[in-house]
Amino acid sequence: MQLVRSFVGSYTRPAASTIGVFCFAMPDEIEVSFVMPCLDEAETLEACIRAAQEAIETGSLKGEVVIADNGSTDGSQEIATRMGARVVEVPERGYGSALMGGFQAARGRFLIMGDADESYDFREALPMIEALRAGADLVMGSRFRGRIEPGAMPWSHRWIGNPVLSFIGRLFFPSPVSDFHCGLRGLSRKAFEALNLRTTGMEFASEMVVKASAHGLRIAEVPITLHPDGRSRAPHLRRWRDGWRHLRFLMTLSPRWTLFLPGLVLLGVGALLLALVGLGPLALGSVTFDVHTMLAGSLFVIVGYQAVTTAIAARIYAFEEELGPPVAWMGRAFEVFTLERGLLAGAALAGVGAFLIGQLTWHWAQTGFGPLETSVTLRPMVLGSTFIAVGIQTLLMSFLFSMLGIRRRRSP
Ligand SMILES: Nc1nc2c(ncn2[C@@H]2O[C@H](COP(=O)(O)OP(=O)(O)O)[C@@H](O)[C@H]2O)c(=O)[nH]1
Ligand SMILES: [Mg+2]
Repeated sequence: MQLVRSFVGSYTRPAASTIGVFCFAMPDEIEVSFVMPCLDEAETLEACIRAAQEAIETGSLKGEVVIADNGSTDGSQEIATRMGARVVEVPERGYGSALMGGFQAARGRFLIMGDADESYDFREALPMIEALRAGADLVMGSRFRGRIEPGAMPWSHRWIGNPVLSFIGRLFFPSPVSDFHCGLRGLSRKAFEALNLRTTGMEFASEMVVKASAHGLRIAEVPITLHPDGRSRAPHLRRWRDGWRHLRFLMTLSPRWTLFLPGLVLLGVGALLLALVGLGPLALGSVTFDVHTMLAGSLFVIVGYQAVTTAIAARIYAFEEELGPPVAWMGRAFEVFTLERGLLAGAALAGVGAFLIGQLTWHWAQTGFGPLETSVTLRPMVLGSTFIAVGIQTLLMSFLFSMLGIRRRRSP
């Protein structure tokens, strides 16, 4: 494995070492690896490997076929070996794990991935290789811009699952990708290494696109054809489980859309309500808004602020874990918003709240702790509680941000 890595690494920097120069000059260097994830695909594997081999032949490629197997029990491995493909055993289960294992073991400068169930025609990878040679980092196949043969995709995937998830994906992570889940795609080894992919299941397909977009990689798209798969049993993909895994992944990687923007809207609406009825009741025609509206405004502000600050925590976490895109402003933000400043700001906000409630309590004491006139006295109570809640949230989040950032500051 280490050997493979240094071999490939040296390819991109041929002058870096004598070994590099040696590798660069090797006559049988592999340009393209066709990597197929495989779990019990004995019915179709042979045809897929043959198609990939035909692509290698037609394109006069220096290529190899790698079968990333997840412990098939139907003899897939023997079929692959007999066909001259290289079998890589990947112990960790799942579509993403299998592909990552296959990519790591592959020797090509370019990696083509595709299912082993005959739903894709590997000969259609040739234009992808052209695009990679022309400098693309990731080349996506698009079934929607190409062709979907009758019976190849259930209508719920055709009209709901894929378009909706692709739309959300493009909204969250702007990219020219029309088909987020296409299984036939190509990427350069350099891109694979830069993306630091992590997910083990079918959501791996989304992770690759999302991160490529976030890292600003060059993404190209090639129309392709989807054929009905050639096997007699049901697909591994489970509609609800895997659809949800994709959606969950998009949502967790985009705190901007799941937390930050909704939180900001809530915060804005809440602040507006507080401003409108904070000083006294507001009558619009026959409708009067009073302290109850103020309480709703307070709730919106608190929940909105929690969402916004949680989004920031998620962003820091993603940055620290290299799950999201690199962020240039993060380092500077840590310099400006230090733990001490956060604690001071939180204490100041909570202090304002304590002052308002303190004044009210003083007024109450003056009346001998008797009954208070609700519509007047509830206002400073609600406002004060809101300030205290927001202040305490600021204190707590300052600690959380700081904890999340510790690792980065330890290793600059
Ligand atoms: N190695 C491995 N391959 C898998 C796994 N799940 C799916 N695959 C392969 O991924 C490809 C796509 O799977 P499939 O069930 O056809 O899903 P669909 O085409 O998205 O409906 C096929 O080649 C499968 O053999 C897995 O857990 N491990
Ligand atoms: Mg399939």
